[in-house]
Amino acid sequence: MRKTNKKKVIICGITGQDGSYLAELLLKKNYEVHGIVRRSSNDNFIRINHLLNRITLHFGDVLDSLSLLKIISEVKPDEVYNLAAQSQVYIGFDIPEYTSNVTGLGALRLLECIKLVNKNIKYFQAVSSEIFGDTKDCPQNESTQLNPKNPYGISKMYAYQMTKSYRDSYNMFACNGILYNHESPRRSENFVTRKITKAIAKIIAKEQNELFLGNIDDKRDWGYAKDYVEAMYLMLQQDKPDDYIISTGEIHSVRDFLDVAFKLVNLDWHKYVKINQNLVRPLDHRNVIFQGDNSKAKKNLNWKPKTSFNELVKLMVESDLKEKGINL
Ligand code: NDP
Ligand code: GDR
Repeated sequence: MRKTNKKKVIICGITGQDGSYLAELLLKKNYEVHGIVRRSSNDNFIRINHLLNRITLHFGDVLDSLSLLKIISEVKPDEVYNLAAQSQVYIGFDIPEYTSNVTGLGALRLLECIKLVNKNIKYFQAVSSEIFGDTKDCPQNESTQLNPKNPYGISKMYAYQMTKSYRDSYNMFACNGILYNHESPRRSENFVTRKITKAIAKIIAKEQNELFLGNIDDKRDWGYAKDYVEAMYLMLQQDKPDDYIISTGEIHSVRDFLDVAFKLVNLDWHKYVKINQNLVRPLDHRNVIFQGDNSKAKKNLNWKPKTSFNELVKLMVESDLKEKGINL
């Protein structure tokens, strides 16, 4: 293991959207960055290829406590960020046991390893607006009652409560970020925003002429992933550990996203979008609007989202067009 005076961090989930942006941020802040990666038959380093000579990767898995214990004992980090999850809500309905194991118990395994190795290691847990589930409150804040309804949200609630429990029971510096939807050009295509922006690029390149979607009236509080990883970092720099809602506070429907995105390329989305009932989720028609009240993060962390909805849509469309060699 290299010996440096730099602060050391382990990012679990470094190959994901947020992990890659967080690694970039922490490298800028002069951290020695370590990442936990899963063995895969295919290259899953696509989002971090540009960082590979500046970070250290360790094979491990949140399903494998011994791997976590070994990595944490060897690296001796100052901070651990747990971004690892089966993060797709609808896939949670198909594989609820696996989702609970990775997304819920994964947090417990990391917390327990930290407790065993060094209780002073600071811990960030990524949780989700899905923990509020079928809430009547809008906007939600840190005091809103938890009422998750799907396997993913229930697993995140478990991770959230465990993080609080280790903070209270063992005096550990453990924080939950209650994150609302955040997107970017690095978002995986099975989320609706990237599915739309990728489809636009393919439509313009004449490789696709239909886009199948589920419930387009659903609304979300969409922010930019790069802004959100700054909030994660700030949470671990405070004097006291706490939980924070990270959101924009603004809501838009999938229709709004379609409007803004297709307008950028002067196309009418009604001509391309088709509704596929198989893409409508079991609990999609509940009367819930996920809208986060971010005042606590604004006040205590001095954080605010820097990127507007329209800017976010534009930078995603622009990036997908660029991949096809087309300028906006
Ligand atoms: P991604 O799905 O892009 O990334 C998930 C990461 O977890 C990947 O690096 C993945 O590795 C890793 N992972 C999955 N299973 C395991 C495992 N068993 N052991 C170790 N690593 C594993 O998610 P995002 O970056 O978008 O989100 C980061 C976190 O924030 C997640 O926990 C997500 O649930 C949460 N969140 C995200 C929101 C969003 O809108 N983006 C909103 C609310 C919460 P691999 O590349 O090998 O698959
Ligand atoms: P979400 O994001 O479930 O909110 O989870 P997603 O982009 O999958 O869905 C957003 C909304 O769009 C509607 N929708 C579709 N969604 C997908 N994926 N594909 C479609 O074709 C489609 N058509 C309409 C959905 O019904 C939904 O209403 C994200 C993830 O990052 C989670 O990990 C995170 O916890 C939450 O955000 C907050």
